Amino acid sequence: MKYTAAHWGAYQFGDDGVLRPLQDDPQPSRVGEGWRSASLHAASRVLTPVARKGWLNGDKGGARCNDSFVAISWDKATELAATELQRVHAAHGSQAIFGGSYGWSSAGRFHHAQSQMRRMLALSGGFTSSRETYSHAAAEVLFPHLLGLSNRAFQDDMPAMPLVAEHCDVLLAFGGISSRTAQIASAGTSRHEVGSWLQHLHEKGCRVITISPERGEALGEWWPIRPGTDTALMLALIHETVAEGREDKAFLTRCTSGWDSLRDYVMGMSDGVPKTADWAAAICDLPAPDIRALAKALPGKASLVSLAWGMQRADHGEQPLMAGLALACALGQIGKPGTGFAFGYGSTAPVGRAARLIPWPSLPKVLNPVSDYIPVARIADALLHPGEPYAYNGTTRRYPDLKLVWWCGGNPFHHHQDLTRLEQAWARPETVIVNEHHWTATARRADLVLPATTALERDDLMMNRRDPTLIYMSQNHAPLGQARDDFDIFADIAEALGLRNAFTEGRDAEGWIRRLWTQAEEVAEHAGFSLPDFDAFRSEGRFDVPDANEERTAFADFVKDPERSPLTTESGKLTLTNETIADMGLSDCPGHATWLPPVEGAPLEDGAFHLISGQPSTRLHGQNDTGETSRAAKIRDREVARLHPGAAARLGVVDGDAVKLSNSRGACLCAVALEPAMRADCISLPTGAWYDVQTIDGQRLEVHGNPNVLTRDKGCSALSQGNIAHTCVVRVERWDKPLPPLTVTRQPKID
Ligand SMILES: Nc1nc2c(c(=O)[nH]1)N[C@H]1C(S)=C(S)[C@@H](COP(=O)(O)OP(=O)(O)OC[C@H]3O[C@@H](n4cnc5c(=O)[nH]c(N)nc54)[C@H](O)[C@@H]3O)O[C@H]1N2
Ligand SMILES: Nc1nc2c(c(=O)[nH]1)N[C@H]1C(S)=C(S)[C@@H](COP(=O)(O)OP(=O)(O)OC[C@H]3O[C@@H](n4cnc5c(=O)[nH]c(N)nc54)[C@H](O)[C@@H]3O)O[C@H]1N2
Ligand SMILES: [Mo]
Repeated sequence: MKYTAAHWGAYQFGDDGVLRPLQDDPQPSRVGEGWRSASLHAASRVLTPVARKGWLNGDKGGARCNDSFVAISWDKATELAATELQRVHAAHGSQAIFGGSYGWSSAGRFHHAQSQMRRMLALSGGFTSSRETYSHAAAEVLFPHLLGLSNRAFQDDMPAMPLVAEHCDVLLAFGGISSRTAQIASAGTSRHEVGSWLQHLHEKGCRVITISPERGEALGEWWPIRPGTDTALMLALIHETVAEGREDKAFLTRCTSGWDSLRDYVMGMSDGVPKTADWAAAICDLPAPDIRALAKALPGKASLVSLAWGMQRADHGEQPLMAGLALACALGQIGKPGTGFAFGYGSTAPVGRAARLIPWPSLPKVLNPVSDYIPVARIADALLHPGEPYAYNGTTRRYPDLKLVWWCGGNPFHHHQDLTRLEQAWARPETVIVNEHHWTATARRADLVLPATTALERDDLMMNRRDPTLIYMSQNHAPLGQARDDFDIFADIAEALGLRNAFTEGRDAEGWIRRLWTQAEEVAEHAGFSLPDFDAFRSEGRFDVPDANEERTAFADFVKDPERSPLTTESGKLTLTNETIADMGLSDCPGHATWLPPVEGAPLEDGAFHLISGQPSTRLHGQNDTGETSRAAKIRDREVARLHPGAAARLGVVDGDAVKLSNSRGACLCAVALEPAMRADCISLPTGAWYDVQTIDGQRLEVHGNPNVLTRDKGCSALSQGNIAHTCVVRVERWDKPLPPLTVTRQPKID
């Protein structure tokens, strides 16, 4: 038996190559079921290096969407990439090269696509990078101000799940807690525990209130809140608590700063609008008596205010984070085991895991000589508006003038919002190079496509700092076509630039993997245990970290003694009004939690729907979309949107019908599955169906069910500039015409 691993789990396989989840994984992922078939799906794999015809003939930009490709040799591809890199460096400077290359790529420690690419680009003179993530940019920018911690550090310290089950009486789960999303862990996971943890919580009698437009798998109460309005509910819970004089005054005084201004706002003293339960009920579409009853039930109880990541991928996404923290502070439960404030339970597998953190080694970084960057979700703005100013975290910056875009291990035509706008932006650079193993929408829009291996086609190491198991990833099947490891691709390009040794440091892939293991052995020694030697580990395939459990409680030391263990915030305390942010004077992100209606959907026009585009249960984003599991879950090849039966009846739609979703930005087709446990004014279309835009009856139409043709490309606020995928309004109508065949699941035209 051999092993391998992915972001969605760890697997064993024998001679037949069939992947079997680890036996001790309590809830193996669905995503993994489609992995091998996607890797072996030759029709959608990039099998040879190709160049875009027009680009080879000197066309820079323009026809990047509909041109055809020419197959070229690896030697030619390497030469073209190296020459183009040199040309752009010389003509426009290193800043003109964009190597942000956001995306999840694959889970192995060595063949990490972005790290490989960035090492090569940094050695060759540097590149403009990107900051933060599509997952939780609002939190990443906000938390250092609010909590004095990075989002990552806070996540590391989050109240451990077993402690929640043991101590918590009431859990407010804003955005829900879901084993759908907990299938995934960046860098890999050996087990999936969120489902059983939720079950355990339920059995222990914890009152779990899922506050979300969709019930999902929630076992307890469900409050079907109107999307984008959580801040109003949180403010009302604070208001009702204060009105009864039951806020934890001692905690607020000892551990927070800026409570008075927030309280004046919540009570209506500063703006004349008391944020009462009745006020919030109208905004959130929830019964005022329920809000008042909950506010009465919370004080004095062991409570936890938990937010899913998705809530802040919304207009003013910073606000529910500020309001959630303020509510948790008013209840005074922060710093105690299993209660307080949390962000991201269930959003991925390791959040809240009671695991020992071990800083396993990764590829050494090369210092990037270019310091310029963009906030990750501002890519289309940067391409469309070079040199123009934009606001970010209290500063005014200017977009760089990007001439060469290199993407490796990510799929902007999956992840970005308003893909029609991204297509316009994508015509601007002179050259786009993409390393990919599948013919994603991004690869189809490149000038030079370099076919990469999948993680199943190579050896690697799974070492996740929050996972109790290490996996030696053995090759599962031979590379398809001419696919090569990103490492080898970049090593050859480095050679053409005279940088081979600097890039490889004289090692091949196995040499690097051995080196990482040697470093891991040192890390383990430091942590008080020993790893087997490399050859033993390679043949064994798996190693379990001893004494892997560690239960954490965020802010415990600080709450015990705020004077002796101050936070690194402006006041040394949790900031409920943050003066630094207030001084930025941003109308879309004031210094304390504020109800700000989103840019669309408040109020919702008659007959319109909120579009929720959360993560798919059968894939990781666009990955494995051509695998068996994702394909089997579609209806007539279309992605399936969930719709309330009442709404469907109004639209004259039955289960399985095709519908067209549209708004001013675009339109897509998808199929419908009826779902009673959701709001009747929402439609829920998962992300990740490969973008397939066609001209139907003279109009551009995405025919596969990709929500990002509808979403809005705007920052959460001038503070974080995170994406606002979840703030989106659409029209829904039945589609009676024939369904056009998909074009994206087969090879593009290659001469
Ligand atoms: N509407 C809407 N949009 C969203 C979201 C949402 O909630 N709603 N969520 C957002 C979020 S949170 C995220 S994180 C993003 C995710 O967006 P991405 O991370 O860009 O999506 P993936 O499909 O995971 O893209 C990874 C790509 O890397 C490729 N790849 C895998 N392994 C390798 C390798 O070894 N080498 C190379 N060269 N390539 C490899 C895969 O084939 C795949 O195409 O999407 C965002 N977009
Ligand atoms: N299977 C699978 N799992 C994944 C991924 C995947 O692609 N596939 N991607 C991974 C990645 S990169 C990330 S970042 C995480 C994301 O994890 P999350 O952000 O937690 O997941 P989402 O599915 O985007 O949304 C979470 C929930 O928020 C609810 N919601 C939407 N809008 C609102 C709102 O305004 N208010 C409230 N209260 N609720 C709202 C949705 O109904 C949904 O139930 O998932 C990870 N896990
Ligand atoms: Mo994400």
